[in-house]
Amino acid sequence: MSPHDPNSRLPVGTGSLLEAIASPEDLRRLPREQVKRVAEELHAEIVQRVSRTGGHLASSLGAVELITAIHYVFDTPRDRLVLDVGHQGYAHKMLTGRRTGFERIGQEQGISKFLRRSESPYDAFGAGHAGTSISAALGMARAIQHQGRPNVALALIGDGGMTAGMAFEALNHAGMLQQKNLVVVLNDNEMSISPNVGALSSYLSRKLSAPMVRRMKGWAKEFLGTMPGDMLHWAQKAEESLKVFFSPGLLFEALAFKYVGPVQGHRVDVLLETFENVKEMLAAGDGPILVHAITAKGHGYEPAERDPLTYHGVTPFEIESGRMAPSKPGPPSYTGVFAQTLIRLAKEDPRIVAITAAMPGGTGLDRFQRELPSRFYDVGIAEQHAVTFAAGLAVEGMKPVAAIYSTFLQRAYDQVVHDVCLQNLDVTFALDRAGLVGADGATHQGLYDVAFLRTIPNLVVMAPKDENELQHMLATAIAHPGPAAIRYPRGNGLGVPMDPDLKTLPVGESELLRDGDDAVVVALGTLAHPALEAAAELAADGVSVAVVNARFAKPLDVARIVALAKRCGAVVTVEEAAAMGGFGGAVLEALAEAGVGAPVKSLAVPDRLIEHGNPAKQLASLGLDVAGIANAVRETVARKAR
Ligand SMILES: Cc1ncc(C[n+]2csc(CCOP(=O)(O)OP(=O)(O)O)c2C)c(N)n1
Repeated sequence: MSPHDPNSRLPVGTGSLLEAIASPEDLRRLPREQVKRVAEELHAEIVQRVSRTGGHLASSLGAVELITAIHYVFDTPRDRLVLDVGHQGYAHKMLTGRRTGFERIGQEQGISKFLRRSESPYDAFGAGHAGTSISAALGMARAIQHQGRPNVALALIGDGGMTAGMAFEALNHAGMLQQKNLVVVLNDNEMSISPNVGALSSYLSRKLSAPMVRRMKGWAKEFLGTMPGDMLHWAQKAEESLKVFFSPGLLFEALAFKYVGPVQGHRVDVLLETFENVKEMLAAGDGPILVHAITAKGHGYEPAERDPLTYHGVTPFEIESGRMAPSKPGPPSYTGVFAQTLIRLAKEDPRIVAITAAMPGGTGLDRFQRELPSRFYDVGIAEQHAVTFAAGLAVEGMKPVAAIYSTFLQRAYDQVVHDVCLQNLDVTFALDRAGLVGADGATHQGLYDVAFLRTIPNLVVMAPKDENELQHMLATAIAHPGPAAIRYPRGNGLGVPMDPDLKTLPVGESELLRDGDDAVVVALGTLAHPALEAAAELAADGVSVAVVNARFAKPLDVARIVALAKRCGAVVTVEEAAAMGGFGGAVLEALAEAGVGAPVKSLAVPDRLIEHGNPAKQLASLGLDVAGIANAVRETVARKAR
């Protein structure tokens, strides 16, 4: 075992060059021959640190050499390096002074799992969602040009990220601008989180098989032998064209990029030479350039290389075996209940099809794919397309279910409005990870969907109070003839008993969980349970509290909410979503409309970024727990008395 083998159990930093690298300036002072060792140390350090905290392992290991070589050759941060998504950027973080920050990555007060402008001047652009890097880098390259600076901008993007529509829009524009100081580095490992999909992916990985190359050479030799001298030149040109035809560069050349590659993305010497050449090409006015690097996700750490899907995002693990702690037995996850219920419904109804945008594992649809492969669609990181594709399916009488994380549906807003809801099409949106998401932080919080969905005509918006209600809501959404969205949280359900039979719920009707006279708590989603506990606590103090499980953010059960508000004279709303424009706002609108003047307290997530951290703690600090709800009720009841 070499001292820098990731499998070695040396303490982090032993005998390391990394110790002396506080920034890329230090890296650039090293002789070229030592850069390879820096990359080796980065591999070891990433494995060791992530083994303790968890994080994005396989992607970060796959990009070590690319990131190190870019920082060595280019003048970062004056040359801008934009990482797509940012989940592959651990080597970048370590080279830019954040090694110790890894102790608390993704935790309260710790560094982010992604890149952020506020975290380092080397983080040229913040991200978390895929497909933005080329647009951002092009904007920077253009600004640099406007300002007459000598620098360049680079976007490092995966083959998964390249399936996003934005990436194509940006390539198209960059080609049109003939942006001379722009470099796109395509980190091609043939994987998104799951194996990458799509015609582009197949095109990029199209390689000449050895027998084919031999045959081509044979033909060429025979052919050239029969040529008169002056035709030799043309024949050689034809051979070149044939090679180009088979090279993945053709597509990028057609978009007016200079194509460099494919290059081996783990050979530091090759990468240094390639990027030095690229620099010279840029100086000669030969941009924009696309560098196509072939990499392996999980490179250098055997368990991750063998199973990059499992090691995309990991919990703490044992380095030697790669073993992660088995998840504690617990109630089924919301994701699991969604997937099982969908499979069950789809087996009975051939019109049901399932759509994911590159998240088959995360949404649970991998199970659907195994059971009903012909009715499963992974469209790539293409949420906009996923939604309009669903709209098209619905036009023809299918019942598409698009399972998209709350945060990623943001990207497809106009498709939800314009393509689905305005035409009242029968599409179901299953919004996983709605609410606080924990370690992924601000870019991934599922907090805005209630606000951005409840304004859209025709759309039904619901949230289950537990996993049992989720199964009924899915049946309800699919049975409903128009568009419907269900938002449900990350993680395990509450362990409630599951009804054996599915039922459809009356659309727009809430559920009275507990009656009371002094105040009413109206909760959307799983916070109905702490609301019930708070009501029980308050009852012991002699305060009688009604609790309503709203079920629907839209249409709102105005009749029940208004009646209870009038009777109790004090209202508290509770939701795990952004306060502004949210469910509490909907209740306030309804009460104002009905002329009810009762005091109202809306418990929701305030208008500021919620960073990575422990969701239970965060909920408590926002007053979205039993104590917070009980306090809000007491305050509101006191306001009524004044
Ligand atoms: C808009 C959006 N949809 C989905 C995701 C979830 N996601 C995070 S990383 C990833 C795969 C990225 O693949 P690739 O760009 O090839 O990078 P690799 O991990 O293979 O290095 C996906 C789908 C996301 N970040 N953003």
